[in-house]
Amino acid sequence: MTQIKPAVLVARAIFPEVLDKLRQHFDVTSNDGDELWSPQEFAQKLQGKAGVLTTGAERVGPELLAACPELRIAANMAVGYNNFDIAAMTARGVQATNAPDVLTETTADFGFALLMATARRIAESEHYLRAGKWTRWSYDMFAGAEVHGSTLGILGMGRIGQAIARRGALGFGMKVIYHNRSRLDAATEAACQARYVSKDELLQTADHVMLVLPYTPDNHHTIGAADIARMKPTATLINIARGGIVDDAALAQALREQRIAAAGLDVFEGEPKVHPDLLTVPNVVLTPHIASATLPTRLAMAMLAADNLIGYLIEGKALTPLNHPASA
Ligand code: 8YV
Repeated sequence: MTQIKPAVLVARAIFPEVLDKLRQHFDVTSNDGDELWSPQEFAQKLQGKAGVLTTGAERVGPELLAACPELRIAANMAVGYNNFDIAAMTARGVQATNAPDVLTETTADFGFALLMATARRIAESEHYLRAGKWTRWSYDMFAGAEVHGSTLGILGMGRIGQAIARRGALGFGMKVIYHNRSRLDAATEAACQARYVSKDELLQTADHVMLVLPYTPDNHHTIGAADIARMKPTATLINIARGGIVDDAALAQALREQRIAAAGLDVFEGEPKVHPDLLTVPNVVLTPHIASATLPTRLAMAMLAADNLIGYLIEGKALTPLNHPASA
Protein backbone atom coordinates (compact mmCIF):
# COMPACT_ATOMS: atom_id res chain seq x y z
CA MET A 1 0.00 0.00 0.00
CA THR A 2 1.47 3.37 -0.98
CA GLN A 3 1.29 5.94 1.78
CA ILE A 4 0.32 9.51 0.96
CA LYS A 5 3.25 11.78 1.72
CA PRO A 6 2.58 14.97 3.72
CA ALA A 7 2.76 18.13 1.61
CA VAL A 8 5.38 20.77 2.39
CA LEU A 9 6.28 24.12 0.86
CA VAL A 10 9.79 25.50 0.47
CA ALA A 11 9.35 29.27 0.41
CA ARG A 12 12.51 30.27 -1.49
CA ALA A 13 14.94 28.71 -3.96
CA ILE A 14 17.21 26.33 -2.09
CA PHE A 15 19.99 23.76 -2.56
CA PRO A 16 18.88 20.88 -4.85
CA GLU A 17 20.23 18.32 -2.36
CA VAL A 18 17.93 19.73 0.32
CA LEU A 19 14.94 19.42 -2.01
CA ASP A 20 16.02 15.85 -2.87
CA LYS A 21 16.12 14.96 0.82
CA LEU A 22 12.70 16.49 1.44
CA ARG A 23 11.24 14.66 -1.57
CA GLN A 24 12.14 11.32 0.02
CA HIS A 25 9.54 12.06 2.70
CA PHE A 26 7.19 14.71 1.36
CA ASP A 27 5.18 15.93 -1.57
CA VAL A 28 7.32 19.07 -2.04
CA THR A 29 6.27 22.35 -3.64
CA SER A 30 9.44 24.35 -4.25
CA ASN A 31 9.98 27.93 -5.38
CA ASP A 32 12.57 27.27 -8.08
CA GLY A 33 12.03 30.68 -9.65
CA ASP A 34 12.83 32.26 -6.25
CA GLU A 35 9.74 34.50 -6.48
CA LEU A 36 9.07 36.91 -3.66
CA TRP A 37 5.48 36.21 -2.61
CA SER A 38 3.14 38.71 -1.01
CA PRO A 39 1.62 37.55 2.31
CA GLN A 40 -1.55 36.66 0.34
CA GLU A 41 0.39 34.61 -2.22
CA PHE A 42 2.31 32.89 0.57
CA ALA A 43 -0.96 31.94 2.30
CA GLN A 44 -2.33 30.68 -0.98
CA LYS A 45 0.78 28.55 -1.71
CA LEU A 46 0.53 27.12 1.81
CA GLN A 47 -2.99 25.75 1.34
CA GLY A 48 -3.06 22.06 2.26
CA LYS A 49 0.59 22.04 3.40
CA ALA A 50 1.58 20.45 6.70
CA GLY A 51 4.98 22.12 6.80
CA VAL A 52 6.94 25.03 5.42
CA LEU A 53 10.65 25.79 5.16
CA THR A 54 11.08 29.54 5.62
CA THR A 55 14.26 31.59 5.23
CA GLY A 56 13.84 34.12 8.00
CA ALA A 57 11.97 36.67 5.92
CA GLU A 58 8.52 35.08 5.50
CA ARG A 59 6.12 36.16 8.23
CA VAL A 60 4.23 33.46 10.10
CA GLY A 61 1.69 35.32 12.22
CA PRO A 62 -1.97 35.10 13.25
CA GLU A 63 -3.39 36.03 9.81
CA LEU A 64 -1.37 33.39 7.98
CA LEU A 65 -2.12 30.75 10.63
CA ALA A 66 -5.85 31.48 10.42
CA ALA A 67 -5.71 31.15 6.63
CA CYS A 68 -3.69 27.88 6.73
CA PRO A 69 -5.34 25.60 9.30
CA GLU A 70 -3.50 22.50 8.05
CA LEU A 71 -0.05 23.92 8.81
CA ARG A 72 1.70 21.98 11.58
CA ILE A 73 5.28 23.23 11.45
CA ALA A 74 7.32 26.18 10.15
CA ALA A 75 11.07 25.52 10.02
CA ASN A 76 13.24 28.64 9.71
CA MET A 77 16.66 28.31 8.07
CA ALA A 78 17.87 31.11 10.30
CA VAL A 79 18.83 31.33 13.94
CA GLY A 80 16.80 34.55 14.31
CA TYR A 81 13.05 34.05 14.25
CA ASN A 82 11.47 37.47 14.56
CA ASN A 83 9.46 36.57 11.44
CA PHE A 84 7.57 34.07 13.65
CA ASP A 85 4.85 34.97 16.14
CA ILE A 86 5.70 32.18 18.55
CA ALA A 87 2.73 32.80 20.87
CA ALA A 88 0.28 32.66 17.96
CA MET A 89 1.95 29.51 16.61
CA THR A 90 1.79 27.82 20.00
CA ALA A 91 -1.87 28.80 20.40
CA ARG A 92 -2.63 27.27 17.00
CA GLY A 93 -0.67 24.09 17.76
CA VAL A 94 2.02 24.89 15.18
CA GLN A 95 5.61 23.85 15.84
CA ALA A 96 8.30 26.51 15.28
CA THR A 97 11.96 25.65 14.74
CA ASN A 98 15.09 27.67 13.96
CA ALA A 99 18.63 26.80 12.83
CA PRO A 100 21.06 27.48 15.69
CA ASP A 101 24.72 26.42 16.12
CA VAL A 102 25.49 25.52 12.50
CA LEU A 103 26.12 29.18 11.63
CA THR A 104 27.80 30.37 14.83
CA GLU A 105 31.46 30.37 13.80
CA THR A 106 30.81 31.58 10.23
CA THR A 107 28.71 34.48 11.49
CA ALA A 108 31.31 35.34 14.11
CA ASP A 109 33.99 35.35 11.37
CA PHE A 110 31.89 37.84 9.44
CA GLY A 111 31.28 40.02 12.50
CA PHE A 112 35.02 40.25 12.87
CA ALA A 113 35.56 40.89 9.16
CA LEU A 114 33.05 43.75 9.28
CA LEU A 115 34.72 45.14 12.40
CA MET A 116 38.12 45.04 10.69
CA ALA A 117 36.80 46.55 7.46
CA THR A 118 35.09 49.34 9.40
CA ALA A 119 37.85 50.16 11.87
CA ARG A 120 40.59 50.02 9.22
CA ARG A 121 38.50 51.81 6.56
CA ILE A 122 38.92 49.08 3.97
CA ALA A 123 35.78 49.78 1.92
CA GLU A 124 36.24 53.54 1.93
CA SER A 125 39.88 53.33 0.85
CA GLU A 126 39.10 50.75 -1.83
CA HIS A 127 36.48 53.07 -3.36
CA TYR A 128 39.08 55.87 -3.32
CA LEU A 129 41.62 53.71 -5.13
CA ARG A 130 39.09 52.46 -7.72
CA ALA A 131 38.04 56.05 -8.39
CA GLY A 132 41.64 56.82 -9.42
CA LYS A 133 42.15 59.27 -6.55
CA TRP A 134 45.30 57.62 -5.19
CA THR A 135 48.18 59.75 -6.47
CA ARG A 136 50.54 59.69 -3.49
CA TRP A 137 51.07 58.23 -0.01
CA SER A 138 50.61 60.38 3.05
CA TYR A 139 51.18 59.58 6.71
CA ASP A 140 47.56 59.87 7.78
CA MET A 141 45.81 58.61 4.66
CA PHE A 142 42.86 56.46 5.75
CA ALA A 143 44.24 56.19 9.26
CA GLY A 144 41.81 54.05 11.17
CA ALA A 145 41.25 52.76 14.68
CA GLU A 146 43.34 50.11 16.43
CA VAL A 147 41.68 46.73 16.73
CA HIS A 148 44.27 44.69 18.66
CA GLY A 149 44.46 45.64 22.30
CA SER A 150 41.35 47.83 22.13
CA THR A 151 38.11 47.34 24.06
CA LEU A 152 35.41 45.31 22.35
CA GLY A 153 31.89 45.76 23.71
CA ILE A 154 29.43 43.02 22.76
CA LEU A 155 25.73 43.65 23.20
CA GLY A 156 23.96 40.27 23.20
CA MET A 157 26.10 37.40 24.45
CA GLY A 158 24.53 34.27 22.99
CA ARG A 159 26.44 31.71 20.98
CA ILE A 160 27.54 34.14 18.25
CA GLY A 161 28.45 36.86 20.76
CA GLN A 162 30.61 34.38 22.65
CA ALA A 163 32.34 33.24 19.43
CA ILE A 164 33.14 36.88 18.64
CA ALA A 165 34.42 37.42 22.20
CA ARG A 166 36.82 34.49 21.81
CA ARG A 167 38.14 35.89 18.55
CA GLY A 168 38.66 39.31 20.15
CA ALA A 169 40.24 38.14 23.39
CA LEU A 170 42.31 35.20 22.20
CA GLY A 171 43.19 36.34 18.68
CA PHE A 172 43.48 40.10 19.00
CA GLY A 173 44.30 40.62 22.67
CA MET A 174 41.21 42.78 23.10
CA LYS A 175 39.62 43.61 26.41
CA VAL A 176 36.12 42.19 26.03
CA ILE A 177 33.15 43.62 27.89
CA TYR A 178 29.57 42.52 27.31
CA HIS A 179 26.00 43.23 28.23
CA ASN A 180 23.21 40.70 27.97
CA ARG A 181 19.70 40.14 29.36
CA SER A 182 21.25 37.68 31.80
CA ARG A 183 24.83 37.40 32.96
CA LEU A 184 26.79 34.34 31.79
CA ASP A 185 28.04 31.80 34.32
CA ALA A 186 31.61 32.25 35.56
CA ALA A 187 33.03 29.39 33.47
CA THR A 188 31.62 30.79 30.21
CA GLU A 189 32.82 34.30 31.09
CA ALA A 190 36.30 32.88 31.73
CA ALA A 191 36.32 30.95 28.43
CA CYS A 192 35.41 34.14 26.56
CA GLN A 193 37.61 36.33 28.80
CA ALA A 194 34.63 38.69 28.94
CA ARG A 195 33.52 41.02 31.74
CA TYR A 196 29.84 41.80 32.35
CA VAL A 197 29.00 45.55 32.42
CA SER A 198 25.87 47.70 32.18
CA LYS A 199 24.73 48.81 28.74
CA ASP A 200 25.77 52.40 29.57
CA GLU A 201 29.26 51.37 30.66
CA LEU A 202 29.62 49.31 27.51
CA LEU A 203 28.64 52.22 25.26
CA GLN A 204 30.88 54.64 27.12
CA THR A 205 34.02 52.51 27.28
CA ALA A 206 34.05 50.29 24.18
CA ASP A 207 36.24 51.24 21.23
CA HIS A 208 34.16 48.90 19.09
CA VAL A 209 30.53 48.08 19.82
CA MET A 210 29.25 44.84 18.29
CA LEU A 211 25.50 44.13 18.21
CA VAL A 212 24.55 40.45 18.28
CA LEU A 213 21.25 40.47 20.14
CA PRO A 214 17.97 39.02 18.84
CA TYR A 215 15.29 41.40 17.60
CA THR A 216 12.27 41.64 19.89
CA PRO A 217 9.81 44.54 20.20
CA ASP A 218 11.64 45.44 23.46
CA ASN A 219 14.92 45.74 21.52
CA HIS A 220 13.45 48.06 18.88
CA HIS A 221 15.90 51.00 18.54
CA THR A 222 17.94 49.73 21.47
CA ILE A 223 20.65 51.83 19.84
CA GLY A 224 19.05 55.22 19.25
CA ALA A 225 20.36 58.79 19.17
CA ALA A 226 20.88 58.94 22.97
CA ASP A 227 22.80 55.66 22.99
CA ILE A 228 25.02 56.71 20.08
CA ALA A 229 25.69 59.98 21.96
CA ARG A 230 27.14 57.93 24.85
CA MET A 231 29.74 56.29 22.59
CA LYS A 232 33.29 57.59 22.20
CA PRO A 233 33.77 59.90 19.19
CA THR A 234 36.48 57.47 18.03
CA ALA A 235 34.27 54.38 18.38
CA THR A 236 32.86 52.08 15.71
CA LEU A 237 29.45 50.38 15.75
CA ILE A 238 28.86 47.00 14.07
CA ASN A 239 25.38 45.54 13.55
CA ILE A 240 25.15 41.90 12.44
CA ALA A 241 22.00 41.25 14.49
CA ARG A 242 18.77 42.54 12.96
CA GLY A 243 17.47 45.67 11.36
CA GLY A 244 15.38 47.71 13.77
CA ILE A 245 17.78 47.25 16.68
CA VAL A 246 19.56 50.42 15.51
CA ASP A 247 17.73 53.63 14.64
CA ASP A 248 19.30 53.87 11.17
CA ALA A 249 18.27 57.51 10.63
CA ALA A 250 19.87 58.56 13.92
CA LEU A 251 22.99 56.55 13.09
CA ALA A 252 23.33 58.13 9.64
CA GLN A 253 23.12 61.59 11.20
CA ALA A 254 25.73 60.72 13.87
CA LEU A 255 28.06 59.34 11.17
CA ARG A 256 27.61 62.41 9.02
CA GLU A 257 28.42 64.67 11.97
CA GLN A 258 31.33 62.36 12.89
CA ARG A 259 29.98 61.90 16.40
CA ILE A 260 31.27 58.33 16.13
CA ALA A 261 34.07 57.31 13.78
CA ALA A 262 32.38 54.65 11.65
CA ALA A 263 29.81 51.88 11.42
CA GLY A 264 29.58 48.49 9.74
CA LEU A 265 26.07 47.28 8.97
CA ASP A 266 24.92 43.92 7.61
CA VAL A 267 21.25 44.38 8.57
CA PHE A 268 18.83 47.27 8.10
CA GLU A 269 15.42 48.49 9.15
CA GLY A 270 13.03 47.50 6.33
CA GLU A 271 15.71 45.62 4.35
CA PRO A 272 16.38 45.09 1.51
CA LYS A 273 15.66 48.82 1.47
CA VAL A 274 18.47 50.83 3.06
CA HIS A 275 17.95 54.25 4.64
CA PRO A 276 19.03 56.69 1.89
CA ASP A 277 21.13 58.75 4.31
CA LEU A 278 23.31 55.70 5.01
CA LEU A 279 24.08 55.43 1.31
CA THR A 280 25.57 58.90 1.20
CA VAL A 281 27.86 58.87 4.26
CA PRO A 282 31.41 57.65 3.59
CA ASN A 283 32.25 56.26 7.03
CA VAL A 284 29.96 53.24 6.91
CA VAL A 285 30.52 49.77 5.46
CA LEU A 286 27.28 48.27 4.11
CA THR A 287 26.73 44.59 3.30
CA PRO A 288 23.47 42.86 2.23
CA HIS A 289 22.74 40.54 5.21
CA ILE A 290 25.50 38.04 4.40
CA ALA A 291 26.94 37.22 7.82
CA SER A 292 26.12 33.51 7.47
CA ALA A 293 26.82 33.40 3.74
CA THR A 294 29.26 30.62 3.02
CA LEU A 295 27.87 27.75 1.00
CA PRO A 296 28.78 25.06 3.57
CA THR A 297 27.05 27.04 6.33
CA ARG A 298 23.99 27.92 4.27
CA LEU A 299 23.71 24.23 3.30
CA ALA A 300 23.96 23.19 6.95
CA MET A 301 21.24 25.73 7.86
CA ALA A 302 18.92 24.48 5.12
CA MET A 303 19.59 20.83 5.99
CA LEU A 304 18.79 21.53 9.64
CA ALA A 305 15.51 23.16 8.63
CA ALA A 306 14.72 20.13 6.43
CA ASP A 307 15.65 17.76 9.26
CA ASN A 308 13.27 19.66 11.53
CA LEU A 309 10.44 19.10 9.03
CA ILE A 310 11.31 15.40 8.76
CA GLY A 311 11.85 15.05 12.49
CA TYR A 312 8.52 16.60 13.38
CA LEU A 313 6.20 15.43 10.60
CA ILE A 314 7.64 11.93 10.09
CA GLU A 315 9.32 11.00 13.36
CA GLY A 316 7.26 13.10 15.78
CA LYS A 317 10.01 15.26 17.25
CA ALA A 318 11.64 18.48 16.07
CA LEU A 319 15.42 18.79 16.50
CA THR A 320 15.63 22.46 17.46
CA PRO A 321 12.15 23.46 18.69
CA LEU A 322 11.30 27.03 19.68
CA ASN A 323 7.95 26.17 21.27
CA HIS A 324 5.98 23.28 22.63
CA PRO A 325 2.54 23.47 21.08
CA ALA A 326 -0.14 21.34 22.73
CA SER A 327 -0.38 19.00 19.73
CA ALA A 328 3.42 18.46 19.65
C1 8YV B 1 20.01 34.26 7.48
C2 8YV B 1 20.25 35.29 9.79
O1 8YV B 1 20.78 34.12 6.36
O2 8YV B 1 20.25 33.17 10.81
C3 8YV B 1 19.86 34.33 10.85
O3 8YV B 1 19.16 34.75 11.80
O4 8YV B 1 20.06 36.44 9.94
C4 8YV B 1 20.91 34.84 8.54
O5 8YV B 1 21.88 33.89 8.85
C5 8YV B 1 18.80 35.07 7.14
O6 8YV B 1 17.95 35.22 8.23
C6 8YV B 1 18.02 34.40 6.02
O7 8YV B 1 17.70 33.08 6.34
